[in-house]
Amino acid sequence: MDLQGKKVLVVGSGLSGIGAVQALHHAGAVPLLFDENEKLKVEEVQRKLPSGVNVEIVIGTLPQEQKASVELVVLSPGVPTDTAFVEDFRKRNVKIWGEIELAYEMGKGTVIAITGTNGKTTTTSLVGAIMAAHCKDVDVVGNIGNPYTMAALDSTEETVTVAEISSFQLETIDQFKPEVSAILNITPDHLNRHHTMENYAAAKEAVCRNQTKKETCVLNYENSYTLAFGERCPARVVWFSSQRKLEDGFYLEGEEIFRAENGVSERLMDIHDMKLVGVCNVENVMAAMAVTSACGVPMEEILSVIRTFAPVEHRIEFVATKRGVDYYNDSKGTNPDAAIQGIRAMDRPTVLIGGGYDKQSVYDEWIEAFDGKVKCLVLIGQTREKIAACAREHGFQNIVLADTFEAAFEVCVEKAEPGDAVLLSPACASWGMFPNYEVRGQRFKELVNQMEESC
Ligand code: UMA
Repeated sequence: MDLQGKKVLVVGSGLSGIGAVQALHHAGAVPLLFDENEKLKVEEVQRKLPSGVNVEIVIGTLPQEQKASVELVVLSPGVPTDTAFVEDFRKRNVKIWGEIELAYEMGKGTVIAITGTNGKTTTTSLVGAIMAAHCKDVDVVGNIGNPYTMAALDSTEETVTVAEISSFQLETIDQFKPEVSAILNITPDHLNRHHTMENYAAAKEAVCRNQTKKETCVLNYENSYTLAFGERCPARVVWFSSQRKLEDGFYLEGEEIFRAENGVSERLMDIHDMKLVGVCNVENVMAAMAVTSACGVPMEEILSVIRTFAPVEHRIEFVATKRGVDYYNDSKGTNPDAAIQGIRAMDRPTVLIGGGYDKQSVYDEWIEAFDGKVKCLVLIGQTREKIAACAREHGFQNIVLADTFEAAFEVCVEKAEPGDAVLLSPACASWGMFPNYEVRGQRFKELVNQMEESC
């Protein structure tokens, strides 16, 4: 699309919106930046833009006459796509893109897109590290926290863009077509936004909507949604499995990872030769192997990066041992399924901090995964009563409700004894108490690091 002179409404003045405005400004479009949060100030938003990028900024409500002149809408991922505000533009046949589509339109080179409910940040980082060892110009972008548009502006035909893409971002793609995509798993999450599992799965599957058999999609054989999707996936499918030997694809057998082609297996590595731990990470590693070998990286190069790759911050991250208690930050455990991986990784009595923003998740399986390991559950945020009720239904009684994050941390310090673990793995988003899970994880680490070694 020729953006020169086009009036483009950018909704949301967070990371995505600011990236989109800069890219549009660069492309000669006329961006109008709008944010519904009435508490924001125009000057505050203007300060987020580099000098020279002077665009019109509207806060609160967008006047009708402004709406009428808009030729393209670019939504930030946090903006729901089914509101009357968005519907109004749709009715008038105004194109509605997300920041990902805009970046794809502007970018050049090879695109790798990784989605899934859990594991996408680790897999994206690992794929980024492997690609960076193999080629000169690699950008790791998207939901991981680095707006795709900012990188797209400087991309060339030699650039490899490794994008972590969320379901929110996939709702607003149009022509987006990665050379290699991956859907790691699909389990319940973000149901307040997508309303049904079908809608959520459809958003994830859209990552390969424009792919053909010339492109590749990496799928998990052990997830019911991705397994079923393999049948109708428009791309060439490469499978990975942590539970069975495959005729074709990457699989875990015992403690070793294999690659099979037409029934002939080749041993690739022992899982103890990598720094990432847990079955979920073995799956992430196999997905990364599949993605990067589809991009032509020799297996020896792939394996040498995997051997040294360290875990991602906020994902079952060991913080410190204080007074004989090990503290783990799993702030990225923002849904029950991710938090189940967190609790499974603990091998000792654990004081667990849970709760946060209500995404209308169901907590039964998470509580069941406590498996006698959780000695006390400390709950915070909007979901604390709901989780407490669910835990009691499952016979778990040792629950403390805390009013603030700091108060919850205090309870953990009191309850944990030498030999125990304290785990922040809330099964909920941080919103309402923190701007994002990173800030929540940082605060946890600050509190741990401020503790004296002894009482
Ligand atoms: N806003 C409106 N109207 C709305 C909703 C929001 O005007 O209806 C405004 C808010 O007032 C705010 C701005 O939009 O000023 C925020 O936009 P945003 O929520 O899209 O946040 P960004 O800062 O642009 O960050 C987004 C992603 N956030 C979400 O998807 C919620 C970031 O993912 C991503 O890193 C970033 O773009 C760069 O690509 C975060 C996330 O929580 C990490 N993702 C979810 C997850 O991983 O589970 C999907």
